[in-house]
Amino acid sequence: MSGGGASAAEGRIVAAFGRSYRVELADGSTVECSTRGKRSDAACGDYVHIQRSGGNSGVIDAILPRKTLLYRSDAYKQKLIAANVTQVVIVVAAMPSFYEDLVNRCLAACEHGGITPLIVLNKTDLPQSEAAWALLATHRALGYRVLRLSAKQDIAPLIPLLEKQTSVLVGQSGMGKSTLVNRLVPDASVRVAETSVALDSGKHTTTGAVLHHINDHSDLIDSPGLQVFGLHHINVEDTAQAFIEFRPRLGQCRFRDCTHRVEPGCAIDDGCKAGHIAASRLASYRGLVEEAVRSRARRYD
Ligand SMILES: Nc1nc2c(ncn2[C@@H]2O[C@H](COP(=O)(O)OP(=O)(O)OP(=O)(O)O)[C@@H](O)[C@H]2O)c(=O)[nH]1
Ligand SMILES: [Mg+2]
Ligand SMILES: [Zn+2]
Repeated sequence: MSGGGASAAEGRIVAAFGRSYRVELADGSTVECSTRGKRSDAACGDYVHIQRSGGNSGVIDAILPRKTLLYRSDAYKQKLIAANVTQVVIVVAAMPSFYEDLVNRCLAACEHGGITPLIVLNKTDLPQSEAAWALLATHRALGYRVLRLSAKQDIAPLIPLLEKQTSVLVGQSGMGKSTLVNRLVPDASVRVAETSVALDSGKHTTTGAVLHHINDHSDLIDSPGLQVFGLHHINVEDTAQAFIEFRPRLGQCRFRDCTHRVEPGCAIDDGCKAGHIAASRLASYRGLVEEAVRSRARRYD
């Protein structure tokens, strides 16, 4: 089944729609692939072994070891976003309004996965953007890189930051991820929401993850809009570590196994009361831990 054979090949997943994958081979040609059985643990960006089954189709046999994996999870399963990325670009905008909690959760996933995050506030041509920029003061103070631009007007500030990276764009629906891709990769022609999304929560225009080549050494993955970002697979300790400003205080709580939720003598809670940790960040941490604890309880019922 494996190795040798004229029909075996190695390539990279450049599009993932449900359990259908497009695999790009070294010569630039692509093969439409499925996975064996119900297997669905392949992600856009994965390097894979395939068996060609004639024509333009094939089956994914094996996923090669990953350098990184960005994923989220709920009580039941992991939802892979992209593999082997070096950078996560979290795209937000004033319209539709973004949830700071989702940004915090994306940042925690990046920290846990060892992937550099970059926050982009898009649509600065809209007057509401000043308030949105102010909301990101917490993240700027933590040392996260935050860029503001208008995909409709000028994407130049983003270009050098994508150079020599495999970046994945993530964020809520309607933030302008696909619009950015179209500006950065002129032959991409990705579908974007036709009418400007203002008061609704976005239209979920993108339905799968697609990798685009910006140039020979820079790739950009577009992904579908997110509404929720659970991290049920991360334990309490690692979740706390994923909030970078908690790190210097960890180990200083009264109880060694403090979960920083309700325990007395909590150094994280004290740090928040003293104004050193933003209440919104602590709330995101607690939300993540509550969800994970609830889902573990449900699994072991
Ligand atoms: N005013 C303004 N509108 C923008 C800008 N960038 C994108 N938009 C609009 O925002 C809407 C949503 O853009 P998309 O690129 O489809 O958003 P998306 O993040 O890919 O959304 P999903 O695919 O649903 O996740 C479209 O109507 C775009 O024209 C911008 O810089 N300024
Ligand atoms: Mg899109
Ligand atoms: Zn504590």
